[in-house]
Amino acid sequence: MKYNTCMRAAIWLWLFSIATAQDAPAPYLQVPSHRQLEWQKQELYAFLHFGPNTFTGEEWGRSQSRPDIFNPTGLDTDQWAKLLAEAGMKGMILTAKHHDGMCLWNTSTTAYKIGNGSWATKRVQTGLDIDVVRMAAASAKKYGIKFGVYLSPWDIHRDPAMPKPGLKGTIYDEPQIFGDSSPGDYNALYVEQLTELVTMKLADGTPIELFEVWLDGASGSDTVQTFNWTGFRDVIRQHQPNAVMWGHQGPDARWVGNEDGFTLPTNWHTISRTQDDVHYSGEELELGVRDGRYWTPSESDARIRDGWFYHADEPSKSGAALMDMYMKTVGRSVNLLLDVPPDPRGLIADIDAANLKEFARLRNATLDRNVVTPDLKTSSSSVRAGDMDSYGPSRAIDGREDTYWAMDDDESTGWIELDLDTVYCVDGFIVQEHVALGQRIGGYTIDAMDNGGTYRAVVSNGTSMGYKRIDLLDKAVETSQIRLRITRANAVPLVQNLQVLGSRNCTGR
Ligand code: FUL
Repeated sequence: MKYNTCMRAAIWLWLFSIATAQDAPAPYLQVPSHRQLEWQKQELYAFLHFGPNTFTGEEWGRSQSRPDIFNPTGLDTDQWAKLLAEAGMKGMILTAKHHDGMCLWNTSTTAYKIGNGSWATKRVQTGLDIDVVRMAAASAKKYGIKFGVYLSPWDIHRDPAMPKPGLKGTIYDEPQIFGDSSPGDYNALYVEQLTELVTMKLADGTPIELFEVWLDGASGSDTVQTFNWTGFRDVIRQHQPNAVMWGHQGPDARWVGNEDGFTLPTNWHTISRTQDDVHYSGEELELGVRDGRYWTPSESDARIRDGWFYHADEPSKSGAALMDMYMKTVGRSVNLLLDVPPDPRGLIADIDAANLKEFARLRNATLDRNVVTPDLKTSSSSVRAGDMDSYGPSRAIDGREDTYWAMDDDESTGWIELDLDTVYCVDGFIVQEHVALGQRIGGYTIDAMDNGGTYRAVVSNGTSMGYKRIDLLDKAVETSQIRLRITRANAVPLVQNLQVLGSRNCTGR
């Protein structure tokens, strides 16, 4: 009898769990690949434009200089990596070859490389490395930041439309194979260069891991060259499966549409064109395409100075100006690739270093003030299948990347509420959607409860949430209760993270 009662109870429990259990939400349309998701998490990293232009004062050198032009007086790639790591940047991308075609690594594809200049010749005599790409990769590894390369598809050195009288009669006067109607196969050369870079090893033989390969879309010439993007992609995938391939509109990450360090408040991670299709306009790239055909998130390439290469007379942006950029990029779900060009010594200039450090201080002072702890009381409009453990609102504050608050599949709007337990002076929020399962949220509002117990909207115009949104308030509010409302979503919204920025007393940030 006793046994039967137990059995019956077990069967009831089992039936109840079948009735209430709901599977995890299915992926919604496009989802990021593992490499894209890992890349998105890097958020802020540096671009280093370094090469002949550093010494000639040009931005787009015409491939007229010989390798002797590259003559840094105190090159120290450790200084770059150490500084960037200290300034909280997660990686660096170096111009292995800019448009002028001169290679910074010791390539066997061309004579037009710094390895053939007098700087390199002198170093070889003293047993020093002459491969600046490899040196930078070693420094990145030493200081624990990621490494990537820029390899310009447009190559003036090989472009017949760009005369190079300065190289006439030298070993650098190489075949003009760039262009569909030029003799020779430029794509093959490019693939060779790419292959050298993606298979490069450190001096001790360990392979160099790349997190991003930057394939610039710029050209200033009338020469038409059809690039073999698929072939380039295959080479990268084969040797560097974790590297994101950046292109004007894909395949892994896209241009944000401007070079000024901002994007529009709405920015979708998806678009509907590939590298081979007609290019989007700047604004279209800034916006992205809701429910687009490809997961191709934006990266904003911007500069600490006016130019990409170092020019002594250019001002360096202040920490506050960089913080403003950060809020308009990383704060809007877009990665920020900030150019910090080494100077003719081969060092990052003191003023740039100081501004980067101030930028880091401001970021920390503003953002490292989350008052939410996982034990706070939460509630929500509903919970998926009533399963509080798996999908309850506390999942949005548990600090994990693999959990989220969710409702049933037929619900696209709803709210979660957070009891801060005590009154705080609140001045900002960080919200994240669980993009591993796609981008769904297109509208959200954040309310703070006032002293009289009424909710007032403090963030009223949230649009595409995506990977991460940071909303800072112009004026702090005193509150102990916060509510995040999802007002528009194309599928059940999944909120992975809600942070509330503030302090006990209203000293401000
Ligand atoms: C552009 C190039 O033309 C600039 O020189 C710079 O390298 C920038 C990052 O991309 O397309």
